[in-house]
Amino acid sequence: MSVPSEFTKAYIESNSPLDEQLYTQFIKSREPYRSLYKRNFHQSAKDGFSLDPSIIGEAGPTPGIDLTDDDVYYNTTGAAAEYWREKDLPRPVKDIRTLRSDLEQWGYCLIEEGLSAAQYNSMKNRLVEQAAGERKAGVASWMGTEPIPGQATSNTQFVHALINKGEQFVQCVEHDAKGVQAGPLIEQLLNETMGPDFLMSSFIAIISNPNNMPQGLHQDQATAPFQDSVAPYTVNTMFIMEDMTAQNGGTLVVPGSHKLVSRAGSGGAIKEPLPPAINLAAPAGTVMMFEGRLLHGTGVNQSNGSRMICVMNSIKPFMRQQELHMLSAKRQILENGSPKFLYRIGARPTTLGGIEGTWRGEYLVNQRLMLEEGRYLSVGVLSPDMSVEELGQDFGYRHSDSGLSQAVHQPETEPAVQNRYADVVQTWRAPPKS
Ligand SMILES: O=C(O)CCC(=O)C(=O)O
Ligand SMILES: [Fe+2]
Repeated sequence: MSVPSEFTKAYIESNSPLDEQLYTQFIKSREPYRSLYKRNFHQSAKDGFSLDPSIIGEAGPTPGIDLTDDDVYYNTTGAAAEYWREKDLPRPVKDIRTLRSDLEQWGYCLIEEGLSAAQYNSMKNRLVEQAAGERKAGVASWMGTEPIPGQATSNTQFVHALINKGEQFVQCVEHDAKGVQAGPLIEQLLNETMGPDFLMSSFIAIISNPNNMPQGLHQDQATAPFQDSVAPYTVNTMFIMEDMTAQNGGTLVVPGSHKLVSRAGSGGAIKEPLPPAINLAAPAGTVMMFEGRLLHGTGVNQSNGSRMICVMNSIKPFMRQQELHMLSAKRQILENGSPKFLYRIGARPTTLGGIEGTWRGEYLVNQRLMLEEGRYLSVGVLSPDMSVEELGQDFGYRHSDSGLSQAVHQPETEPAVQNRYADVVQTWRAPPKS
């Protein structure tokens, strides 16, 4: 039986000229990033809002970045500071009306003493210990920013899945005042912004170390190509774990950009130059809330110590897969899946939908099969004082693509642990590229 000619690839191709295709022009517009990365357009951002180490080349004073040029987006103390000096940008306050109006006008607000001193201390100690424990156990995750030229991995450490790493993090997810004293206020603002059925999408600590590369400025909700001027559909709650300044790489933010970018509409180019970025400055224990349309990114840590924040991302619940195929798929279906099939069912996350930091387009199949066999152990509470036995547990992350590729670049791993897992290979083999 022959296939009707209308269904052949050749027919379909010759009847799909670009200008007749439904929304391809919009999907391929690459906006707003094409506009954001435009050179000599935005204020105090002569190379645009994205890092391109090749522009600096070998000649820069710091490899990959230039800390001497006021007109580069991540240097905010010169012309950029001048621009913002007289403006009434958000300051840490406790009053919900002020916070609401800051969030509306500037895209972010700062909750003064969102964590009490005791809550701040317990969270900070737990995180410092956890991050050091993960480095010693050889399961630290290095991501978020570019590697310094010549290095194999980024020097920004992420601590993923905080819900497994201390009771206080679970309390934060519930907005329980026991873990975060401003919990009820934070929850009210989230309810108003996204609706009370929002989900917690991620809860991660981000530790940038001296001379890390900055992130390109981005909207956290830009994983979807739509720009909506009415309301955001994600909001971040950021727990500030250090006194943040321009010096230690306080988060870069373009105040008011949530309106300026979304005004261009989905697929539209930004026509007016955007104002410069600031580095966030706020005392430790402040809780920042910023909405998903705000341009922001990790700044350059020019201090001698590390800079730590925790970010909880909350999302509207509408764009999940209706069926959680990664749990319901039968073993044989996964084992025989083509790369295309596995991508479509969510087994190859691209920044969303990963397991413990494995989200960079790799496969999650090995982890899922280990779970089924009762062999997948999530990383839990760790600290550098733990025994080799505790640090050397057979965590599932060690068997993930990310875990394996970074295992050889973990300078602090306890040697006995390093040796124990030197020969790990995944039992499941990825299908050949089709
Ligand atoms: O590290 C920061 O200050 C911000 C991090 C961030 O924006 C991100 O990872 O998406
Ligand atoms: Fe972000």
